[in-house]
This record gives sequence, C-alpha cells and structure tokens, in this order.
Amino acid sequence: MSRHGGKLLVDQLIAHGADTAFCVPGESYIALLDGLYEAPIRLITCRHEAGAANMADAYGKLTGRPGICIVTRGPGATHASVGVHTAFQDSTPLILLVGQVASDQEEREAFQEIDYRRMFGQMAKWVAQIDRVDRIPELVARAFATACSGRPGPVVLALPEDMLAMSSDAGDALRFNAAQASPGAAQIEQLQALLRGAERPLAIIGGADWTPATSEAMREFLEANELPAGAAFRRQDALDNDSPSYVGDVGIGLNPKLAARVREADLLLVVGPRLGEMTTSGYTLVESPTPAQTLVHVHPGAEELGRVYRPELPILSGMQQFSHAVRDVRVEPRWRDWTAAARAEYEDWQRHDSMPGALDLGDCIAHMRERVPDAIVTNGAGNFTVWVHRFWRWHRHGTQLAPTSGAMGYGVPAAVAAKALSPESTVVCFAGDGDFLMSGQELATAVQYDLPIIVIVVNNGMYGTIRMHQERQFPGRVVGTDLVNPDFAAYARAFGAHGETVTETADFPDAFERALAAGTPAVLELRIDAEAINPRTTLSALRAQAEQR
Ligand SMILES: Cc1ncc(C[n+]2csc(CCOP(=O)(O)OP(=O)(O)O)c2C)c(N)n1
Ligand SMILES: [Mg+2]
Repeated sequence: MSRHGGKLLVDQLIAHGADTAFCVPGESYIALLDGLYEAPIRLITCRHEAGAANMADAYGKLTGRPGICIVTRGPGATHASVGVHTAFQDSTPLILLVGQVASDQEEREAFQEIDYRRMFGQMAKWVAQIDRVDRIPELVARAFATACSGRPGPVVLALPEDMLAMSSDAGDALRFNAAQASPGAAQIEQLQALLRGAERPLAIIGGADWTPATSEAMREFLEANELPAGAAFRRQDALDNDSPSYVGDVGIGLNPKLAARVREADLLLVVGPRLGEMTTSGYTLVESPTPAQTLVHVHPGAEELGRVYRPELPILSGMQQFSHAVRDVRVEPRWRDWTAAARAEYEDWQRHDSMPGALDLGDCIAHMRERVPDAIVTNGAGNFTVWVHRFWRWHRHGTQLAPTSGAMGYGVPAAVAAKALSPESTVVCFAGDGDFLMSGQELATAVQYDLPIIVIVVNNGMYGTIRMHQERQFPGRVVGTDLVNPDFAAYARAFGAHGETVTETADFPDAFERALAAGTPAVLELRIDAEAINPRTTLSALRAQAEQR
C-alpha cells in the first residue's frame, strides 16, 4: 500500500491511539492536513498556536497519552512554544508536529525556516526532523514512547514539506508500549522501616503520571496509615480533598501552618513531584542539598532523584507502580494527633475574613464548590489563582488543569480541551483580566465546536501579581501594571457566548445558574476591589508594611 507522507503520519497517530488533534493550519504541512481528511481523529482548529499547544497539554494531562498539536513552521512554532515549555515543566506527554521548509531549501534561512533542534533543545524531551518518508513509522513510534516513558514530556517532530508529499509503502508501526519503573521489594521494606521510626511524617503528592485509580490506591495507603498528605503546587487533584489525610496545598500562598509542618516533619514522603521552587517556597521548606527531614523521594525520572535534594531513599517508579506497591502497607501510626491537627488547620484555612469591596471572590468560589463539586477547574497565572488554590476542593484526579509553569493564558484553552474530552463535565476556567486576554480568542473555538465552558474573569484592573511585588519592593512606584479593560461581557457576546458582569456577591449565584443553563460558552466578569490583592492582605497594607521597612 502506497501512501503519501501526510497520510502515513496520520495513520501512525491512529495506530498509537490518538483520537484528537489541535491545530492552526499552515501551507508547510498541507499533505499532513490532507492525511487528516476523513481520518478518525477529531481535529480542533484553533485561533492561535499557543491555544492549540495548551489544549494539547491539557489533553495530555487528562489522558496520560500525548496531546497532539500541529502547527506551521516559523511563527506557528514560536507561538506554540509556550505549550511545549509548559508540557516540559509540567511533565506532560505532548507531541508537536511542525512544518519545515522543503529539504532542497534548508540552511538558506528560507521562508520561516528555523532549526527546531536548537530552538526547542532545552524545552523538549526530544526533537527530531523526519528527513525520509519511509522512517515516519519508526520516528513517530519513538515520539510516543519518549513522551510517555519515565518522566513524561514534550517531543517535537519537524516535517519538511517535500518529505510529507512523497509516497512510501512503509507499513504501520505497532502501538507503542511506554516503559515505567517499579519500586523494588527491598525499597518498600525500607520505606516501612522509616515509617516505623517516624513521629511526624508528611507526604507531598503530585507530579505527573497519576490516574483516578492510582490516586485511589494512594488514598487507601494514606488513610489506612493515617498519614497526612499535602498536594504539590497545582496538583491538588492528586488526592480527594475530603480525605482525612488531605492537609492542603504546598504551593504558593500556602497555609503558614502547613509550611511549618513541612519544616518540622521528620519524614517527608514525596510521591511524584520534582520538589521544585514553587513546592518548596523557593527551596526554603526543604534545604538543599541535605534536607533536615528524612527524605523519601519517589519519581519516574532517574535524573530527578538527587538533583536538588539528597534523598535517604530514592525510589525510581511510576505512580501506578508505586501506589499499588504501597496500597497494602500498614504501619501502626504514632502520629494520629499530628495528622488530625494538620487536617483541622486545613479546614480552618478554607474559612476566610471578608475582603474589601462588594464582591467577595472567596464566597463566590465557596458557592461554586458546593454547586458543581465535580467540575473540572482550569486556570492560568495571576493572584486570582491563590483564591482558587485555597478555597476550591478537588475530589478526583483529572479535575485540575493548571500550569505549574506559571504560564498566563492557559486556562481558556485547557477548558476547551477538557470540555471536548469530557462533554458531560462542568468545566470552569478561572482567569484574571490580564490572563484572560492572552487566550480569550479561543472562545471562538469553544463556540465553533459547541463546547459550553464557563469562564470566570476576575477583574481587578491590573496585572495584580506584579503590582503586589511592586508594592513590596518599590512601594507606591506603580509602573507598567495598570490595565484598561474591554467590557468582557460584551466581548463574550460578540463571540456568540453568554456574557454577564457581576459586581456584588449576592448576585453571583443567579448569574452562575444562568451561565450553567446558557447552553453556550459563558463568561462571567467578576469585578473585585483592587485593594483585594490576595485572600490574606490588602494592597495598602502591603505598601504600608514595605514603607516601614
Ligand atoms: C505568559 C506570562 N507572561 C507574564 C507572566 C508574569 N505574570 C505573572 S502573574 C501576572 C499578572 C496576572 O494578571 P491577571 O491575570 O490580571 O491576574 P491578577 O494577578 O491581577 O489576579 C503576570 C504578568 C506570566 N506568568 N506568564
Ligand atoms: Mg488582574
């Protein structure tokens, strides 16, 4: 059977289980586009390659299989790079297929030519260019295996346009098998011994490679041993937040009492996360290179173990393999009071003092958390996320889509991808006024594909996070952080979405009901007082504190 390169490539995607792809079309991959004609792959055409790449990241996070993003050369690739960076930092399996100039034009700086190996060198797990059409099956198989094995991550494949147009009678590859390590029996015994000697153990769970079943197995282990567990930065769906073991998120704006417990713990059982800057409060909760706590670090990538912290017990393992190995481990807990106190502190942390202004974001989130407890929640970056991290409760893995890379603009595309994959779920995106307009155009994609997501735009008229840092470091010297915004509700309506502005807490529940019932994508703009810079303090209090220093 002879196929052109574009068709051969699409058939490999199908062979490896891809069912969805996110793209912005380009003339550099016209044969690949043709390969998608009548293929059993749902193609979602986006308005910006950053949107397409972020959607592919969200797909990878939700399914554990590589999200497929297809973009054109040069500007398409540079636009998409933010999603590749997020997939790298977030350990998400993703495959970026990017057009390349014809091979007889290479190295002339031909139209939109880039050497992708150099461009994506630090951002991707692997970058390759497929120069021979016959090798498409081999290299696509390797892309899937690489994206999913060990620590998952993004892979970039460059596709010269003449190669895609050539014919080949190469056969299809078999569906890939990803490799993942398992803990050894001796390591599980050593873990048990360390637990037996512990008085103040604390687990921190997160990272990639979780599934609902894996998270349930982990929960059994934690609850049976009455172990307290915090979630790593933006991995709050790794454990049901109603579990008596769950004690809150170890991210930014974390509960100071939880931070103290991380420091005071005698045994830290870190399952999944890298223990990066955000999960360690800038490497202060755990000391590098030798932690004060006895560290057990479980991670699927060998290169992470011992990278920043010397673990007493490094365990190279996938999350499924580890959680099943410990599921039936039982140790008599000597830390009952420690766990109960940490849990009580978490419950207490979810209450809050009222904030300045007529609209209280904490109250609105508390309402949504009761009304749609199983919603998939997405966000980008900004201070508004601190309320979400603190006041939402996640119950099942796959319900939080949030960039640990801190990339603004992630929330709307992630919501679009989540709704496409899981149409029966309520999908709520939280965005700031700055954050929202970095990807608001993907509302058009949501409307086009009939994906009724709900976007909550938290409008404080500024790039709040940066303003907060400004007031702390250069009080009163406001520069570059004010924003003049459009009428977000009118903006939403222009796309064919439902749009409303909410200025008072009391009006929120009804507005939210109308958004749920709209049957179209919906945007609720929540006007909050600029003073309400985060759930703990005000802008003027920050300034006053800084001026006193
Ligand atoms: C792509 C990108 N650009 C810039 C930043 C730096 N940054 C972090 S938060 C933030 C402000 C976000 O503003 P907004 O969305 O309005 O949320 P707020 O902090 O006001 O709640 C900026 C500019 C970033 N994280 N990502
Ligand atoms: Mg803002």
